[in-house]
This record gives sequence, C-alpha cells and structure tokens, in this order.
Amino acid sequence: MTSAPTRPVDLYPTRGAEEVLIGRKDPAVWSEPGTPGPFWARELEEYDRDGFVTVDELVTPAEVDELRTELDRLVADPALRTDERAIVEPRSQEIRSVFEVHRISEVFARLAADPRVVGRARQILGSDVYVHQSRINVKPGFGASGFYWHSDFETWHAEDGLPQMRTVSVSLALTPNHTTNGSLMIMPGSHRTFLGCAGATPADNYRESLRMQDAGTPSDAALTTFADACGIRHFTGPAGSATWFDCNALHGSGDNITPYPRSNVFLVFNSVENPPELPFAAPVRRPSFIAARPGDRP
Ligand code: 6CS
Ligand code: FE
Repeated sequence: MTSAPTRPVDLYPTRGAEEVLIGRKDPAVWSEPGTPGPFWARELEEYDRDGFVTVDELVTPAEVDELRTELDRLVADPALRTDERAIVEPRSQEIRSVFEVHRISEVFARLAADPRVVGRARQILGSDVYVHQSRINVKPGFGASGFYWHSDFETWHAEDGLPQMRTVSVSLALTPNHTTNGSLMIMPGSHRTFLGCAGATPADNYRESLRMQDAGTPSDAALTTFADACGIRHFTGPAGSATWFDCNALHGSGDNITPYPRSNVFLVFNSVENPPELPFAAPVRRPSFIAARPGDRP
C-alpha cells in the first residue's frame, strides 16, 4: 500500500488562532564567510546583523533612465490595465504595482540576470537562485497608498509554501526615495524572530492582499514590541540606490501624498534549495505570476 506523501515539518506555524513569536531557525547569510561575490564581507556582516544592507549605486544613472522609461512604458500600456498582473490603487485607480516584470519586460529580465544583482543574491543565499517574484511598485504622488507592516516570508510561507527563510528581496529605487514620499521602513534585527500571525487565510486572498494586506498583519501590540526592541530605519536615497533585505524583516511604507513618485522595482530571489511546498496556511497556491516555481521558464 503506498503511503501518503509526508508533509514537511512546519518550522514557522502562522495564521492560527493566536499570534506566536518563534526564534529564527535559519541563517540570514547562507554562504560561507569569504565566499567571493559583489558584496564586501563588511556588507554581509551588516546584512546578517540588521536583516538589510544598502548599496549606494547598484546601477548607473543611464541604466536608471532605461529602467524608468520601461516602467513608464508598462504603466502607460492600456493592455496591462486589464492584465491580472497589474494592481491598481484603491483611490486613484492608477497602477499601483505590476507583477512578473522580469517576464513581461526584456529590460527587467536583464536586470534580474545582471551579475551585480543575481551575484549578490547567490552570495546571501549560498546557492543558485531563481526569481520567486518581481514587481514594480509605482507609488505615484498625490495619494498613493502605502504597504502596512509585514514580513514577506510570513506570506510566502503561509500562501506560497516556502519552507525556510532562504529568500532575499532587493528594492531598487527608480525615482528619488525621500522620507516624505512613502519610502521603505524596516525594523533592524526583526528578521531574527518570526511572528506567526493570527487569523486564517481567506480563499483567493491575493486578490485583496496585494492592494491592502489583512491576513498576515501583525497586531498593534506585536508591532510595538518589535519597534521598541529594534527601532525603525527609513530608507531614502537617489534613483539607482538599492536596499537588500531579508525575507523575514518587518517592513512597510507610508502613503505618498507628495507630487513626487516613489517608484521602485523589487526582485525576490529564492534559493533553489528552498523550493515551494504546498502552502503552510492557505487553501490553495497563489498564481505563478506572484509565486514562481523553480522549474518555470526564466
Ligand atoms: O504578498 C506578497 O507577496 C507581496 N506583498 C507585500 C506587501 N510585500 C511582498 C509582496 O510583494
Ligand atoms: Fe513586502
């Protein structure tokens, strides 16, 4: 008699009845010290300690111009507005995010494959990598809404089935990121504790969560505990600067009511040693434009 496939141990239970704090069971930097790559050893130490590290000029101003022109082209493409990979702002109905840009656009595909980018991801994750998710967050001015505090890994574990914390995001600024126009905020050191959130995942949750996240949102009490213990760092910088941050770092960003867009491209790299299982806390997988599978076409 064939036995049923065994479910992997859930190292990070979440979306049960109560919130729960769990110590991280995975390293933040998976490569051996001294592993060659674009990051300096000092940068990897900072990433390990804080859960993030900034790179002042990941790409040149000329490359930023090309990326920004491509972002503007995508946002202006009428066909994309009806594509489920485009998420619109609740108020203005302007485009808020476009997912899977590394597949839609040659320009963003080249960025994802650039050694300055993928080489850093490999160095952090200590293995070959693939793009789990890519997106442009346009955050136009005049009222674009922010992203409430969350851990990406909590969602990618619960809804996409990523078993371990072996995933890294890079947020590359395509417009100047100021304190005033909704730039990224991260709690340094928060990546070392997993916050299992309370509340089950609704069916088809992604249809709402990419606009305004609910399931997987920490309580006020938990956020206060983390903020008191870790503090909050605000990421500002010119177009071309980038923030690499761990999948479990608590982060968020405010609304943008200034006239100045805060447009970033986010690339999420997962280790090929960390392939998605079935979701750990959701009825079904999310679509592959949000959570790619390692074997998917590049
Ligand atoms: O659900 C997700 O995968 C997306 N949601 C947020 C708020 N950040 C990560 C990712 O883009
Ligand atoms: Fe996020």
